[in-house]
Amino acid sequence: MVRDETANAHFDAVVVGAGLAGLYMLHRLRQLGLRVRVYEAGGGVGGTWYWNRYPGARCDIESMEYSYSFSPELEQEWVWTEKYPSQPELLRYIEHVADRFDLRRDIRLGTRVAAARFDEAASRWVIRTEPGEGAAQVSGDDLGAGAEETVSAQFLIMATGCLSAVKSPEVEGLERFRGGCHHTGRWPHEGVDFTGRRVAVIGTGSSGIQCIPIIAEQAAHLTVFQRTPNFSMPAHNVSLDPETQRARKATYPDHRRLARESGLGVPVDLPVKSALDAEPDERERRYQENWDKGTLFGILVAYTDILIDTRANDTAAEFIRAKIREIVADPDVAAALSPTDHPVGTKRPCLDSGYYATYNRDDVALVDLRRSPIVEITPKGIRTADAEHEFDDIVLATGFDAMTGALLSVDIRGKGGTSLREKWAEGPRTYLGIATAGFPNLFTVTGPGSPSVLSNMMVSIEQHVEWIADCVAFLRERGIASIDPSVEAEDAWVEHVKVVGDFTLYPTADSWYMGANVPGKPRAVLPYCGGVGVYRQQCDEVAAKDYEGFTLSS
Ligand code: NA7
Repeated sequence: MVRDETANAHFDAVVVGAGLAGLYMLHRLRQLGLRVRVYEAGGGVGGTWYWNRYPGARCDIESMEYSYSFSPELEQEWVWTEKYPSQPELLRYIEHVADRFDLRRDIRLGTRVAAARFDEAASRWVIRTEPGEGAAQVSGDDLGAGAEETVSAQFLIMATGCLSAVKSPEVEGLERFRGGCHHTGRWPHEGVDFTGRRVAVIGTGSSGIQCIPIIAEQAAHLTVFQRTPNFSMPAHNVSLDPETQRARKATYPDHRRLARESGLGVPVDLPVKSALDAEPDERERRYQENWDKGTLFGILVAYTDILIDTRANDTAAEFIRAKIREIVADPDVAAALSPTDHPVGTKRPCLDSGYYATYNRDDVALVDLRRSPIVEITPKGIRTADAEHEFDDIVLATGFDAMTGALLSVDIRGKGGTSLREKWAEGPRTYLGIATAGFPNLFTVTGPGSPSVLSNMMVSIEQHVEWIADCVAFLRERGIASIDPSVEAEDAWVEHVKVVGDFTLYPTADSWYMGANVPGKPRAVLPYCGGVGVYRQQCDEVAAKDYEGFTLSS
């Protein structure tokens, strides 16, 4: 925790994280004239897109949606090359943004915020840093990288990302493995050459599903260890031709407005009909149209009740299972790849490029861990209940401690020295997913209890950053020293998030949305399921009523 060291530098705001959220937060606060410092554990800007460099890493929201809208000039001048942007292209974009808005001079790379304590007498945060994981990658001319220092700030803004604390598989012996072992979320910058090697991939979420087809092409042999099959649909990724881009750019303001008002942060035609009221032929046609389009959310919003009624959901799930049976030649493999334990959409659906067809290759094998679980990792490979498999490399596509992992990795202490870890021991408690009672002047960008991962993250990030910046401006104009949600407002919001979540099918799955992928993590619907448009109105109403539900202290 932060000892009683004296801060050696003072800021108006400290932002933790230089991903898409942290960079825009810095830009907005600077426009207000604030003195801001950003700390970033990585060796460069980019957050998710800095760390996730595995083969095939790609965003599954279209590039022209998954991009900043705050600057019409940026929006017009940047040229995307593909419908779905690859990780290298996204990282180039983010680096361009950092340069274009001259953001780098306020960012301290390779530096992790280890602890933060609220000093009640001063109404300021005292923040201690240490070297971050990316310190070694920071180029020599970046002064101060990895510094251990203590600074103070009136506002502490956590822009730490929803999927940044990586989760290793909870299996014995990982450290004994003598080959190469890489987590998709911490991929080596120099890349990994799998040519001629025997490779294992553990995990079949989005990361596994994206890297498996590419690793299969390179490796001598690939074995996929699957615990839970996931629903995946083809991305049909294509190059973006200039005409398509020109057309979108011409209507960008309208398009962005529709995205902000939508449920998922992407404009879609809203369904009017229950899947159960549609004739089987009509349903088939509609699902097929979405399958052919290659959109993440299309099938989930094809009818009004896909995400709220199991029978409706099963019509879509069965459509995808039939596709798997059609694509995968071996019926046993097709059955193992077909999800039957959760409704489609309740675990993050995936978009792929040739995923299911990869299992038709002679040099690819699937191990169904439900039948034969992993017993241990040995020096030579992976031992399951009924076989020992030898490998040169193991790829861990085992996901993240989502939404709360990165926030709680910092020892945050609020009023009376209360620790955030203790306060959230039974699950996260926030007001609007943006603040938490007893931790004044602390903001969480896309925190638990906000739509975040159930939306196009760019739309949610911009909305939160703008709301927080407006709030900070309001407080400073009035000379208000601190803002803290009331326990009552927070309790009501937590209850609201639960009620809306319980109305959906999300609680029926053991997903990271529910915190269910991390042993011992409390089970709760972590994101707000009410939709970004509705949520924005709720946040705006709170602000319009002079931050109703918050206590403001001079
Ligand atoms: P995910 O979606 O959490 O997927 C992780 C996968 O790893 C999933 O199939 C897990 O199976 C599997 N897993 C996790 N731990 C183990 C162990 N111990 N043994 C075997 N298998 C395991 O993470 P991703 O990185 O793929 O995607 C994260 C998000 O990034 C994605 O949803 C998009 O929003 C972008 P399980 O399902 O838990 O049985």
